[in-house]
Amino acid sequence: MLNKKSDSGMIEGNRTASALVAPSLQGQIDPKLVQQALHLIEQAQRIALLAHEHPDGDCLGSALGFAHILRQIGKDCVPVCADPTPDTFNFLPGLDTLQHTLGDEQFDLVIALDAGELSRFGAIYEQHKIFLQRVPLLNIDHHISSEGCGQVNIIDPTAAATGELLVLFQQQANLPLNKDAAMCLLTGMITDTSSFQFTNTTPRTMEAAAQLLRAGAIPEVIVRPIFRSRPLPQVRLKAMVITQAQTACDGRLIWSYATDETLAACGADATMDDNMSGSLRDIEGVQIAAFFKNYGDPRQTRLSLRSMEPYNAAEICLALGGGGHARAAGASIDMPIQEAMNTIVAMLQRTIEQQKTEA
Ligand SMILES: [Mn+2]
Repeated sequence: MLNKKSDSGMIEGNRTASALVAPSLQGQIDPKLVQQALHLIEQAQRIALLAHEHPDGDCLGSALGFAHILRQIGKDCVPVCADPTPDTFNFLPGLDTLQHTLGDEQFDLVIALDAGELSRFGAIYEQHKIFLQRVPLLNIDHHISSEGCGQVNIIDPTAAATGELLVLFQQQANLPLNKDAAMCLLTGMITDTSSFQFTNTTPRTMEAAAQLLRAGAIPEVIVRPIFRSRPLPQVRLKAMVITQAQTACDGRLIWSYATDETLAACGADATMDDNMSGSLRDIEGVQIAAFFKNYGDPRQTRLSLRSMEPYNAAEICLALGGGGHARAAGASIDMPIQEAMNTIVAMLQRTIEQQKTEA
């Protein structure tokens, strides 16, 4: 790598570069795939980097972060996401370069990030189906369900985030990193691991994050907007939902609600009730948490359910005409809120009582 005849500036440059290479992060991606991906990148000048619909910190951080990396090797990069960016991510460096449509189809390469199916790119896919089928496409993702939608697919479900996978790629391909790229990629890792709390966090995740810190990323600038800072009306709404909570079955069952009156009393709007059922579930001793809401139409109540083992929230909600995951599910109930609460709470109580007699 070192050229004997290079001047001191060159050696200096190489020394800096080698200090930023982490040996433990080498060889994590199949070298053949890295070569193939680099080949696609080398042949391209104008590159679109796609973040999936309903964007989160990982797809946005990956599209913006990889753009920061590729711009340093002279590529024209256009990050694109079909849907609006939640205000939470306003701190992301380069967000002003994010487009919500492709604009034109003058791209030599498309890099699809954090999803393995083209349909996940929403309106971008709908509007450019034919183009996306013929343009060279590189797919980088970490979802276990990913099918791979590119000519070259780098898919690693053991990566906690696409951000982590991009650090591995950057390291192995010896691409430049800078502070802006590091901030974006760390945002992806912090989002998908909930600040390194989830069990998808591995030693390699931490080592990749360490590289980003060395490159200048500041975790607190990312964590504060994503996990801590909330508008006062939203905090008031959460406080009111917790205050109104009722319990049964020795605290194993908890439920609460919000209506138009609740929102008005807090100065909140309907977008501010995110994860209320999760907050209820996290109360000590709770095994089933139910959050009921009724905005607008008084005859329609929305249930959001969280459960701990052995209770299956998806099964319960499926029986109510809804669905979801084993630990988090929801349903719409054709009843006014008080009636819905009475009915569902009685049902959940029976579920817990039954479990007790079975155990
Ligand atoms: Mn992700």
